[in-house]
Amino acid sequence: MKTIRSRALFQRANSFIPGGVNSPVRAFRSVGGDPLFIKQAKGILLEDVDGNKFLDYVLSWGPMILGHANSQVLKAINCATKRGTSYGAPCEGEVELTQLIVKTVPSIDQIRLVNSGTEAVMSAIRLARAYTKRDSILKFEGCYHGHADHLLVKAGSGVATLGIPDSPGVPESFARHTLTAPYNDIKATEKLIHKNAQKLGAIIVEPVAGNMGVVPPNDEFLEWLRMITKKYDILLIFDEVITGFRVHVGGAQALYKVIPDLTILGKIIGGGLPIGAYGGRKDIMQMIAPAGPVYQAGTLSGNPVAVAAGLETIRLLKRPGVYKDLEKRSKLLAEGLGEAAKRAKISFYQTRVGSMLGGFFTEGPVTDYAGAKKSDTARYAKFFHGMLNHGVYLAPSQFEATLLSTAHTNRHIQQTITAAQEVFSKLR
Ligand code: KE4
Repeated sequence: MKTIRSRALFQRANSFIPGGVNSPVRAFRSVGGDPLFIKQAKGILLEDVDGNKFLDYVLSWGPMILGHANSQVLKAINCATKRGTSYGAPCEGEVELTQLIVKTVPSIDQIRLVNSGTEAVMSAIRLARAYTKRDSILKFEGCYHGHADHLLVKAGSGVATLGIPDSPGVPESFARHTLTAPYNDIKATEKLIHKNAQKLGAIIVEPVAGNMGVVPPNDEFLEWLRMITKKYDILLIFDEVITGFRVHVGGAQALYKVIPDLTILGKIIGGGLPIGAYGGRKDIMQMIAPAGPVYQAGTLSGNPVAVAAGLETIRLLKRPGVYKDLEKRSKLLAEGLGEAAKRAKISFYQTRVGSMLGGFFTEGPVTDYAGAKKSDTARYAKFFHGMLNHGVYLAPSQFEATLLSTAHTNRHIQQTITAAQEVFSKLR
């Protein structure tokens, strides 16, 4: 595969941008090789600057659930930009989008739009601490909630991939307020809660973990979390930045019928433009300035172009049969990959929730971060590059998700399975 132009751009990028990328996981550090610079994307096709074409299963880490450059979303963006790109004042689109989200996501009575998932998590934690008057929070190992200081404590995703348990620069005093428990481990979590209940303000969880690879919740895990947090007046926060509008139109909370106190959203609700949001029970959200004393602000929050893209995306997702179709295609791909691995006698432990697929090069089962870390990441790196050479663009890290869009057709899926058969057979 020709990568001359990508390599030259990467070289230049390294002089201006740390590591040559604006987000660590893009640098291919955990799979080796240099990142490809993308020139354009349409549907599920990515084209890099050297003209190589790929079937995309990263989808910009989630937002592009309708595929790239969806014509109706582009139309909505173009109409919005013709009216200006940012006012720093309220606009109708913010009311439309927030009303639509309130109508669709069960836990959300009120919502505040911000510019990224990190910003949404940071704000929600501040709000939870103010509401409960307790400073400690509990998160789960391998879950990633953005890069706010107090959450970079045994985080998953990029940090896990880079093998940095705590990032330098995070004061010990911040990390001290963040407790961590193993995902899906009720016993360990219960023990931690009993010991710290008086100071624990919130528990934040990815209802389907997507940053240690895809790890679904065990049957009773979410329900138990809801019960125990109610018992101790701890706020339950679902980080649905990935799962929101992905695993169900109402998010994982609608799929598993467990309603948190606060929900974090991002990615899909911006249709590919910068966005984040946090929302939940009205009595909690009313504490946010200017309605209440908890300060949070943002120059570009509720940006008219981003909300136009998000609105059109959600409207298209709410059409009948969209999630049924996504489920069918995702199942087809998962079964095909499983078949291919089995035929090549490769240990490949698969997980899936809707159009969020995981595959670990280990016997499994994988139910938490310790289990995910047992997977053979060197073999994943080989698989990644093998698939890339067969025109399939997977996440450049074992600790991410394989995602489908409504633009993935059966033909694309068959092409992907055929590629996997060839790559698996050479992995031994
Ligand atoms: P952002 O600040 O990147 O918009 O969102 C942070 C975030 C919060 N919560 C969850 C569950 C997330 O998955 C994320 C970000 N996801 C990663 C990929 N898994 C973004 C990719 C990257 O860091 O470049």
